Amino acid sequence: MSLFKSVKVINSGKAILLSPKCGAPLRYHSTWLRDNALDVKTRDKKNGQRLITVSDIPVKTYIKSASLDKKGKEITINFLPKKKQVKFSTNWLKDNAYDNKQAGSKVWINPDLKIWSKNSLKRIPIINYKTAKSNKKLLINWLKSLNSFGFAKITGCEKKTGTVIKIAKLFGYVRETNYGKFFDVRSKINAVNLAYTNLGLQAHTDNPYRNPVPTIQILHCIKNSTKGGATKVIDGFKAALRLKKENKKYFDLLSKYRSQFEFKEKNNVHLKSRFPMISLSTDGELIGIYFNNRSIGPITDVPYSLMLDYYKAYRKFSNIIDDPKMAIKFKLKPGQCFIVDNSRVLHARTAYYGSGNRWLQGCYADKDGLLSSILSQKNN
Ligand code: NM2
Ligand code: OGA
Ligand code: ZN
Repeated sequence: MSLFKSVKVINSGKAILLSPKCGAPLRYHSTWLRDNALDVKTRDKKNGQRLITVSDIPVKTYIKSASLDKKGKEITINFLPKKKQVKFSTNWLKDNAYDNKQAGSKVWINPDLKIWSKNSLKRIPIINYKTAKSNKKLLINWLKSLNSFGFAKITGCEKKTGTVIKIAKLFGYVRETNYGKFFDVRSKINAVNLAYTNLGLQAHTDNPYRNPVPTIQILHCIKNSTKGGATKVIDGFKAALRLKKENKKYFDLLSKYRSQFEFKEKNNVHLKSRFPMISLSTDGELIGIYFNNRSIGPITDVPYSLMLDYYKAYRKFSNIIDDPKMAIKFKLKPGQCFIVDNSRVLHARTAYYGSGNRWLQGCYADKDGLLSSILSQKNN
């Protein structure tokens, strides 16, 4: 059954109006339609890439006629002045509609994402490592949850060094950094990073001093028999939305001005970058959180007249992040692993002490690989 009932040329051929059986009609411009034609002269048959440039489309492109087939599944469009006939599937047009987008500066979140706090996250997305390896469908469903919650767990992993790399390969590619392809998170003498001590770590995103920041972090537990050493995860987008609700002025300060982040290791490494703690795209989408008390450097991008307010905003955001109502808390057992979207979800560790041993291994990867694994399945 088709979802569409009619198509009409409007605005002297500058656009069409596609009417679904229920819901608002959708408009598409002539130039947009011509650019997105899916015929073999516009798109390569083998790889689907576009063969034309925007300059190949006449400025005065207009639609002479448009018709919908009986089943309501396909429309045929005739363009002029350069004569061309193109067919579009109505489902394709619906999937790529833009007539429902708001102009303006409202803050918004990708509709694929689910925002959570301690009480609203009913079930942590979790999969067994062997299942992830052997059952593609369950793996993809779990990856979709990882993407929408920004957080997921794996159980039943080998308790061996290097396993974290195999986990990254379930959905993407390892991002090698100055910390190596993967790194041991355990208490060391002369630790180059506070993560390599037994201290508690306030909830943070990793590596904000690097640009681009790794967008996925994986932490795999090999040993965890000391007292303490629990993990907390917090949805940074939820924290940002709470700040916006509780104090819009503070939200605006943290999203407008950039903080500075810095990490030095003797004479070998000096990483430095600047990001707003709450990052919005220019059209208002909430796209990133950069928060790490240990590596925040001197903030120099905030005008003198606003610095005190900026610190108030930073303090308030930090308090929201520390609020126990925000965090999911668990203690990783050997063979368990958790993954975070490092551009959104913050992770924390409680201090650990006493006898026993704690040994995690971590690595970075990126969300492009994750999203590609999900999207490429959708198209099959
Ligand atoms: N380690 C675990 O971003 C950070 O500095 C957190 C990162 C050292 C790779 C720790
Ligand atoms: C890290 C980190 C948490 C932990 O290595 O980036 O935050 O539980 N570690 O040790
Ligand atoms: Zn960390």
